[in-house]
Amino acid sequence: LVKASRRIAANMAVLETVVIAFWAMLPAYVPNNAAVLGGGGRPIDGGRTLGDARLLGDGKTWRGTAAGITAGLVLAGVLTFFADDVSSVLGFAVPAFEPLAALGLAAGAMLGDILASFLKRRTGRQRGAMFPGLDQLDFVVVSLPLTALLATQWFFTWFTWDVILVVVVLTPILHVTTNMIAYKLGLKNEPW
Ligand code: CTP
Ligand code: K
Ligand code: MG
Repeated sequence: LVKASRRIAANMAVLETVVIAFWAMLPAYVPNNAAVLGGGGRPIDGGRTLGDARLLGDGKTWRGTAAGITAGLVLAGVLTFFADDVSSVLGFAVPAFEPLAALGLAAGAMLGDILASFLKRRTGRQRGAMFPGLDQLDFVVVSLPLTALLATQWFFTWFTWDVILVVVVLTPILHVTTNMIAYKLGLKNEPW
């Protein structure tokens, strides 16, 4: 019985970590999807090239980027509004987002995606080409350090090592799943 209850307690702790990681990352997850929905219009690089490839390409637009950051900020606001109620229902605390934390997550996600396109163009990949690993984690790699920089205390309160580990494992799974759904729905040109 002691063993069983220890195992249940351990599982609960893992579940808690997963929920916190997912909640804390939502403002960084949603910008990519919002950019797909809101994208179009003038590309950020204005058509400029570097060497014989585009600087970023037509897939990175001002409108998509603005839509992505806005969606991330709005979602952070909504989650913050419900954080206390959700925490008391769950029996453990989920984060409310400080404005700078929300900005770091949302803007960092878009910046990571833009830097990934820059790398793709430098490595001869056309717009829409896949880059396994980078495609799934580009926004994590930039949004976490940027948030740590902008909202240091908030970041280290919530992004403990176990939460970061869950983020690194969970993000590629969620990314592959949501992009596959967006592709099937005809919202995205490629399933990655
Ligand atoms: N999008 C956008 N602005 C952004 C990011 C995305 O407008 N900052 C839109 C574009 O219409 C883009 C689509 O979302 O084509 C899918 O995003 P993504 O897969 O990131 O871009 P790709 O088209 O694959 O281009 P790249 O190869 O540069 O990643
Ligand atoms: K991308
Ligand atoms: Mg793509």
